[in-house]
Amino acid sequence: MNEYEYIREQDEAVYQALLGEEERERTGIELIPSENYVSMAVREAAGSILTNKYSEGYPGKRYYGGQQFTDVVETLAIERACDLFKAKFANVQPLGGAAANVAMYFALMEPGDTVLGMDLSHGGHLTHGHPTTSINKVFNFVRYKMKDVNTGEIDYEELRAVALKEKPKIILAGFSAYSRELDYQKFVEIAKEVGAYTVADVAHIAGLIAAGVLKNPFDYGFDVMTMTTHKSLRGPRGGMIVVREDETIAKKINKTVFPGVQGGPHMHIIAAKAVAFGEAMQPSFKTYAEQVLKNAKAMEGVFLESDIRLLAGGTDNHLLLADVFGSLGITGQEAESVLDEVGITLNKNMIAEETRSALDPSGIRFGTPAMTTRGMKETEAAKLAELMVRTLKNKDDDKIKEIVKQEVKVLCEAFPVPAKLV
Ligand code: DSN
Repeated sequence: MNEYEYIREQDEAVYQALLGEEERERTGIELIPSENYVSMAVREAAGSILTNKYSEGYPGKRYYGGQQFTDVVETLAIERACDLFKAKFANVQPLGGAAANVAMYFALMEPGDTVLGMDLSHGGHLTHGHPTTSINKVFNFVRYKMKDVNTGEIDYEELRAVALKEKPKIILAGFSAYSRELDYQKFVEIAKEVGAYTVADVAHIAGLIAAGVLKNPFDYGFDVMTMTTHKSLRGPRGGMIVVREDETIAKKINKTVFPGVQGGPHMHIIAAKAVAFGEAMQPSFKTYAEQVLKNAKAMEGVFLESDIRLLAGGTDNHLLLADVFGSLGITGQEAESVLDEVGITLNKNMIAEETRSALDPSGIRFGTPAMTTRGMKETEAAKLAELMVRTLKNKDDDKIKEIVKQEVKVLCEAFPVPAKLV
């Protein structure tokens, strides 16, 4: 059966858009560090019949009948999530990472309470209380930063001082644009001193933690992790909350996800989460995650040799942030656009101590989860980094851009997006 048989017959406009996206993903290199390619098994589950079903509640305790099969998939997703993250409890219903964080805040705090999280410009995330978010009107967000933007070391002394002064209910570790490991032990020690919960938003690195190639905050005593399931974890678009061992916290989180902030769960996506978690439990996923890190290191090497400044001095995970404005005099937006022209997709990004604006920042952010899923290794990662640098240094030279475009095409043909991932 043609995957889009019915859409093709019924809705030409959507059909054409889907074909366009397939072609875009097939013929370009995806370096946005929060994106990935899921297996056809995950896509089948996400497009499955379970989209028809309402299942408010949790397995064994639903508000509507007909839950024989929804209970099966949700229980599988929960059990596999617990196994992957060394958690005692998991809620697999959050619709995304933002929804997971909102539910977590309301579960652990009262309005007006304080969260101590990483500054957005130093790598934190909008949902960690950026002034433009609604959640910022409900809770009080205070910040910690890096001590040294050239090594990425967090200023744990400042973090402790702010914690002692502000008495946060939650100390939040986690980021969307930070390339080093965190010292989870220090977070836990400071949280104990002030009686705060420890939460890690591991959206970006969930797959790397599940595979055991990055540290698991639960090994250091963190209470809760929130995450998305579609980044390095290579599942469907969605969110999840896992709890290390405290049943009281788990119960509060369940009540807050439903009925607190969400209605009926998306059971087709929960089925796809179960399938993706099953894939992440395979030995091949660990090999994949190791390669994600090796590929990021290979890219780091090329950028540093080319004298392009990397924030935090480099990377310990899957992503890199380069100060292209400071190093090459081109803005993040210009870099994003010229790389798009040659078939390499990434995003402009603010850098710590930014001198420009959010819409026209100094940096670019890129990473290796998606290109590694295509089977690329260090040789190809280094090659890609060289192509990026060559393009950035010759952004107005159409001849060079054409050559790069052809090289990107050759790489894409040699490393097609796979259908099977186990
Ligand atoms: N949009 C995601 C990212 O790219 O990091 C985070 O929400």
